Amino acid sequence: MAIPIKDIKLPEDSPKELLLDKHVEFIKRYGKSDDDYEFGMSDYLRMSGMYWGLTALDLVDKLNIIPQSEVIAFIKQCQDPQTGGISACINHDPHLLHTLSAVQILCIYNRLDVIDTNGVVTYVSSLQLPDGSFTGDKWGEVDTRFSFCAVATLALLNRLDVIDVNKAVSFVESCKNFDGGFGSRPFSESHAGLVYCCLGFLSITSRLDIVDRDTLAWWLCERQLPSGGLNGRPEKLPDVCYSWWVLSSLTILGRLHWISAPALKNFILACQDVETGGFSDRPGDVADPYHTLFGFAALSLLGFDCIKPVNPTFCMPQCVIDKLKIMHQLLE
Ligand code: GRG
Ligand code: ZN
Repeated sequence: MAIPIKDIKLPEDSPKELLLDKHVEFIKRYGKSDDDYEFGMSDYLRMSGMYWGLTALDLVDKLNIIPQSEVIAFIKQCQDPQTGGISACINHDPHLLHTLSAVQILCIYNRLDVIDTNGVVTYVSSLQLPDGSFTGDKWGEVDTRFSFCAVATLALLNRLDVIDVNKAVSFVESCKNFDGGFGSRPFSESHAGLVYCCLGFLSITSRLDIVDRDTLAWWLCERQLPSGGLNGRPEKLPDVCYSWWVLSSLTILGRLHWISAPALKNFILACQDVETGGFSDRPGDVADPYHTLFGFAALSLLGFDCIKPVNPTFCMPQCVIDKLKIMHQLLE
């Protein structure tokens, strides 16, 4: 039986050029807004929201429009002195995802000195379970997203030595599926977001040898739809953020040229909001900093020269990774 394809039709009047200045203004305005209903500004997502916005700005060389001292003061207040972990917002529980986001922001600013990095290292290693997996926080949810967050944070701090890397790799390998993809836990469905997490994890731990390279690259190519956009798994709609999760994965595998770049570029540019600035998941939806970062980052991988090169493993400007000499494996 054929698999039905769900897709959208791009509006005729979709933008065809990158509206750079509008996007910079959009992120700047978002940073000032304390509207809890805005995606990325609500307390429970704030630290990652800041990473999305600041990374997007740095990719277009506009980091300095946000006061660095305020960002740093906020991050310092989010570090829990007991566990060393960092939370999404002041007085929240620490979580691996926000710990990674905070460390990424501080690497971009080259200001890791402002937090207790030994505390972060202790926190991350405390979340590894005997089977090698990681929980996201003290409440115990296990997911390959957290394996990625753990090793990415430790690699940025040059402290991968504190965890059992071999066991961590075995757990990720146990989440590999027949289609070459990876899921959140053993026997879970392959999903492009989790493929990125697992390939990012294997890139950082230099274990891309366990990947079924061409099977996975083919599954990733099949994410491209007639509209040019990419979905996250079969029978789902295209969405700008998958331009990142899929393209970064293909880049790690050395197979970026397996998809149609012009068609994807066309789809991504069509997801810009010409009035407010910013990118949304699909044309006509509300723009947010998450899709704006992943729109920029995907366009960077596609070679847009007004966007700095992005690192496919860390989703940070390549110059930051180079400056800090962060080791990771990419296939040719
Ligand atoms: C540093 C870039 C960076 C990331 C940090 C948190 C994380 C690591 C990555 C997230 C990866 C991701 C998007 C996982 C998705 C998990 C999942 C199963 C989503 C299902 O989403 P649906 O069903 O979306 O709402 P679709 O598009 O499948 O309909
Ligand atoms: Zn999305």
